[in-house]
Amino acid sequence: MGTDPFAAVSAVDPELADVLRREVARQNSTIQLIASENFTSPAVLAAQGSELTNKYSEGYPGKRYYGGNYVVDDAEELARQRVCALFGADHANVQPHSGANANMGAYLALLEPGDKVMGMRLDQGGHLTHGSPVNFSGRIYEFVAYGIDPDTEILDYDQIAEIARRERPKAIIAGATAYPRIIDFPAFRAIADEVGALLIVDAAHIAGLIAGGAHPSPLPYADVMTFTTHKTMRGPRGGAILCRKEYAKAIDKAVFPGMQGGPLMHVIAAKAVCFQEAAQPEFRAYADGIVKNARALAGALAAEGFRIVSGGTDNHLMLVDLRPFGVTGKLAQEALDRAGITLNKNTIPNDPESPFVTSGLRIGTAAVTTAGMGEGEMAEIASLITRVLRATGDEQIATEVREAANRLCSKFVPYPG
Ligand code: DSN
Repeated sequence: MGTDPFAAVSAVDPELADVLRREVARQNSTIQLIASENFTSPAVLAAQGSELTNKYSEGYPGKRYYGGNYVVDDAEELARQRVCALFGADHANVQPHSGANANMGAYLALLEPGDKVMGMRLDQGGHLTHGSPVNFSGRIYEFVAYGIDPDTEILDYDQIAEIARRERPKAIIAGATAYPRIIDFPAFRAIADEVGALLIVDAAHIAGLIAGGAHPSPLPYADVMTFTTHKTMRGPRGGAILCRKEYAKAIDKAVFPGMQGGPLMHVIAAKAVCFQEAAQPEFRAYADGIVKNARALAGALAAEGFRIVSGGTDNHLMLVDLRPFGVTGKLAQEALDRAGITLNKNTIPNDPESPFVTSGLRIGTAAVTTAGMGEGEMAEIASLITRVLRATGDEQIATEVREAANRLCSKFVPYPG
């Protein structure tokens, strides 16, 4: 038995310490397939849990509003320099608290309220901050949506160009939360150039794949790229913005004082660690492994009779159409949760069900790849998912699959001890 990592919490708050232990046990013993999650490293966890949380640092390195920042300045400088080197960017802002904040910073820097912007339809894979009417983006800016080709289920670049010519947006947002294919950034750039629009790429999901060379980089094409550090990047929960040098001042001003106060210096320190990890050769093998595992899992699920949206995947995730099995996404998510398999329901293109019910599942392989699983384990996971979804109400099968999931995870424990 190792030392109890939660001993200090236990001493003052046994009830909360129990929650922490139970959540680590859940992550260690059930299969994690949520496409936006990962298992961050002990080094990232240690930096994020450090005393840097105590420091107030409004401003930027060398230009802060409070004293005593001469140490934490170095953490932010390391994070900025490392992420610029990793992606080949001119400038980085590592202060956004999340991906949504990173997008807000980009919009605030480049747009005026009421400006027209094009973003991907939420029900076809976009994000709330790409113009949803219930989000600040849809309330402040005039969003026009583009989507996928209904037959191929792949982004329809001709349709995107046509909409851009008609609407003349000030900016186009490329990027998605549930799109399994390579995004053609040169095509987006050509469309943006033709209509004189800015190109903002939201690479939240694929940033780790880009850093690891498993997805083409948007950076030669995008004016601004936003991303999160906790998905395929495998770092702490947070956001970041990269941009061309002509936008550096506007981006920094938009993040602080435009939309955030004190940066989370402990998270920025952990981002620095994450960028250091992502610059290692092993991270390239990791990114490649994520994509190989996603292909293997999609192939195995297709062989079991599921329809995979767009016919497969090029990245870390797949969308599974459950209609051949006669179950909804909601029912499938709940049944799989009981069977020790964690994933999320998701709309599929032209979904007849509501977003609370859905006809699909989104499945990602970033976390299981971190845990060390490979293509053989993907076949096993596909077969466990199928057993559950062929008999969603059968508690005996749920129990058996849960035991099988526990056994599989016991060979790939992300947080031993
Ligand atoms: N919630 C994130 C995801 O799951 O993709 C997007 O913000």
